[in-house]
Amino acid sequence: MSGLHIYDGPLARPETADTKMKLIASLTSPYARKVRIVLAEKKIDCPIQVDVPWDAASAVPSYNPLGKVPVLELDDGMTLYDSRVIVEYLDNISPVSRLIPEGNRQAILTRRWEALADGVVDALVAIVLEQRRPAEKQMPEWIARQHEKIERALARLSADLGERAWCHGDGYGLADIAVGCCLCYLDFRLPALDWKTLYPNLEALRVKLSARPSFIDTAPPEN
Ligand SMILES: N[C@@H](CCC(=O)N[C@@H](CS)C(=O)NCC(=O)O)C(=O)O
Repeated sequence: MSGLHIYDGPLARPETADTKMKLIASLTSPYARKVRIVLAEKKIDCPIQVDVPWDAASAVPSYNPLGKVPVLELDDGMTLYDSRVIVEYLDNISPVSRLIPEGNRQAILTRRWEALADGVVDALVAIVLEQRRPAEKQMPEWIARQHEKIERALARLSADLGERAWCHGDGYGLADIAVGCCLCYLDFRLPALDWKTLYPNLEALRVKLSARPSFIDTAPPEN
């Protein structure tokens, strides 16, 4: 995997501070995938400590009080969360392939794409978790509310993309990475939702992004 390798040491937090940066992530998290793609695009070598936050033995709460992945542990033991904070940090530590444009307005418009794409993922995760509960305890109106968020957001993403090649500006950047992770996660978790017919421009973007090595190398394992 380009610039990425899996840490296979113990899950518990080491007693001594690590001398290298480390990403704590699960291999199916779309938020973690966004960070892993940023690492790959920027050619930053960073081991991944795979940890599933839902497991009873998970060490994630010792890195992030919210118990969520991704977390980036820095050389000095400082931990960064969440994915939006981590990607901004990573984009600033290396000049290779700048993913967030210069200038307040351009940067904020990129972050706006990211917020909407991450928001779709939030709604999708809420549906998946609700559907894992016993059928009699599930709240159909809660699931419907999340679906409405996803449908409105996809319409907005598609309208904002229009016929352009990339989400923001003239080139590939964080907006595309966030939207790509969101669309791939929709495919992964909610394949029955037929957004591709409704929004062929989003599907064309997903196909183009999925061919990039950074997306190929971070695809979630089949499960
Ligand atoms: N806003 C956070 C969301 C992170 C998140 O929800 N991660 C999920 C994995 S996909 C998680 O760790 N969930 C565990 C939990 O909610 O307890 C980010 O962008 O990093």
